[in-house]
Amino acid sequence: MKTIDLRSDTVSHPTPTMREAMARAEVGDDVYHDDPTVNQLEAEAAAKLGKEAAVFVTSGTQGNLCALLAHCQRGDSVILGDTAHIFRYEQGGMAQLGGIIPHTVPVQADATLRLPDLDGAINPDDEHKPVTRLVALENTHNAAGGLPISAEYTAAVGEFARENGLLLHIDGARIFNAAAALSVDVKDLVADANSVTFCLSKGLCAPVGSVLVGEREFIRRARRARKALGGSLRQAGVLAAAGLIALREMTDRLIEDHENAQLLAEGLSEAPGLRIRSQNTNFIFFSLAPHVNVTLDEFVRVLREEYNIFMSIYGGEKGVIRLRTHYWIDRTAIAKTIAAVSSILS
Ligand code: TLP
Repeated sequence: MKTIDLRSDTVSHPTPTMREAMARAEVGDDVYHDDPTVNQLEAEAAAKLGKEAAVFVTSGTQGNLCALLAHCQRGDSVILGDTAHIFRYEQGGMAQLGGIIPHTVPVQADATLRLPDLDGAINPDDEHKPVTRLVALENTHNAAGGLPISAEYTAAVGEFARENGLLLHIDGARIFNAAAALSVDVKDLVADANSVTFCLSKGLCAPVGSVLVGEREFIRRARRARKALGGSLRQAGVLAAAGLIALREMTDRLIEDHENAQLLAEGLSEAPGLRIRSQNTNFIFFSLAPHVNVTLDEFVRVLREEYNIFMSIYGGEKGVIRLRTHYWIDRTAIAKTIAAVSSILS
């Protein structure tokens, strides 16, 4: 039986076209800037996001950390959301490895950070305080349930940052989902950012890799950080070849994943005792009503063992299950999932 893996979009496998391109990829030593496929990916990624330059990194976590290490000095402070992926799920790498101090502000229900909160988080020029260097946004916002944030809001934060002498970084692991959901060019979503990390894996299906984009001089420093983190690869063209397909062919189809998530949420909401908490882009969060006589653990176990359907219990909030649609979740998988869940809960 085919597995239906809804735990995350990170579980998506490379497409047959990607595997073929990987097998044929021209390669060189990327530490010498000699890998033509990596060079091509970096050039196309920078152009697509409207930035000067790019660097291929192994993961979203590494891209965000390289960005913060390249923008900040030890002892600097970064303002970010209290549920930001960088703050919650990247092991505090900025503090652990970079001596950078996170200053969190509350993430609002619409996934934004309030400008007055950002303002209040800027340290005065006072020798007791760390120097505030940067604001980080996340789009789409993982903990806020995959909500996209608009180009207008991002521009307002960009203007605020410039007025206050701060830099703006976007954790855009799923920035192409945001662009698809808002029907805007991704360039407009990141125009005001000094740097953006986006993932080629996740919804875009490449097996490995993310890209960090920004100004040329910033990318030079980020490459140095990547080396120190052990992330400089040699014949990385085999990975970049899949990344090129992700960038060229997989961004425009993300809207299908969003439509499938909506269909799945609609179908699941009919199951007795199942409550959809939110559905945005390719994310669904749901919980089970207290009267349902199956525990969350049991529900997930039965789906896995009896139906080969994988779901994960969300760590960020008690009693919540998180689903993500992606390329390998088609309409048949959606119908099978709805049928399995209704039969367990009926
Ligand atoms: N998120 C993963 C887990 O780490 C939670 C997931 O399954 O969603 N930024 C955002 C917004 C992310 O959601 C993730 C991955 C990352 C950065 C880190 O990317 P990777 O896993 O490539 O280091």
